[in-house]
Amino acid sequence: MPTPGTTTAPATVLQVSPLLPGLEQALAERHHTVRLHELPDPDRFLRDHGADVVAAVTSARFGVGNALMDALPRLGAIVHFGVGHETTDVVRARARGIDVGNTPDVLTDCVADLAVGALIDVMRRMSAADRYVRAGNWSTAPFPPAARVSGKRVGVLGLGRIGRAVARRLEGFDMEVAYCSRVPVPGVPYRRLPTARALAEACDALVVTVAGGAGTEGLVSAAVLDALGPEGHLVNVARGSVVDESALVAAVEAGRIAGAALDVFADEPNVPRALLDSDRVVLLPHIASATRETREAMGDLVLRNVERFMTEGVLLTPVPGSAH
Ligand code: 8YV
Repeated sequence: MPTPGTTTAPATVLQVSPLLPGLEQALAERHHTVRLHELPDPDRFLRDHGADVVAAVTSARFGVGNALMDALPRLGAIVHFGVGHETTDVVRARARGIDVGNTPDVLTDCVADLAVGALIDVMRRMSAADRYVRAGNWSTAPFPPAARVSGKRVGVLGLGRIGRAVARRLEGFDMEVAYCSRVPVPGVPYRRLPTARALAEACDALVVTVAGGAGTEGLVSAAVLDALGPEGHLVNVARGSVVDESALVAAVEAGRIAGAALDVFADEPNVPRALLDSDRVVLLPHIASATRETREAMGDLVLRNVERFMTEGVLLTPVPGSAH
């Protein structure tokens, strides 16, 4: 409903980045939707029609930058496809009364499944063994023994929804789980260590599930990697920014850690040459939530958030600290 004295153009949903084809179609069918990234002159659209935009839909990867937020004076909601929202300044949005939503819970299981799969892969060297067979090396010599998984000590860095789902799965492998998070997590049977470094020191493997953003940038530093040690393995399904990637490259190259399984990188889709060349790392193209079922559920939750906002002015799954 237009406010008296303002534009009579339809309340617009702004799609900021590419999304699943089915989600794009549903948004276009249900709302007056404009795909900003497909416009020949996005700046002109923002000048002429920025005031018509009431909701923005984006991905965890792109978010809504400050300049874009500023160009949308009637913006009331930003909905992220994905659980991460570090690409949008939530504090700034809140100050403007803009709600920020994401798609939690629906992706937890698949991200945790992949984290555990990646842990087993890097410790048992399954991808490396696969390459070994394909290269015809099996007839020459047996593949060297790898590291045992069951019963080992694993540190989960960031015991949120995904971290807890990882920990639960690891219990099934008789693994001893410890964690590090800003505040103690009530009701979990795991030991809490005060720092990432102490956690790495106490564990055979470190699984990173902590949220990205300025607060966790470089948390897995050279010192943390050294604490993990030459028998230690790192798994990262969180954000590339959480790991000091140059320090990781140096540690892998020098054998100061045993290996790493990475689903996220500092500058996706660019992966440092040294990691591409290393047989001790498992490299995945940011696919932790990428199953057909989960992606569909994420798209559905985005739609339901937009629907709820357009009809009732609130989001279904606002991120903590968001306006409502
Ligand atoms: C998606 C993610 O790959 O949820 C997140 O934060 O990183 C992944 O699930 C991402 O949302 C796609 O942009």
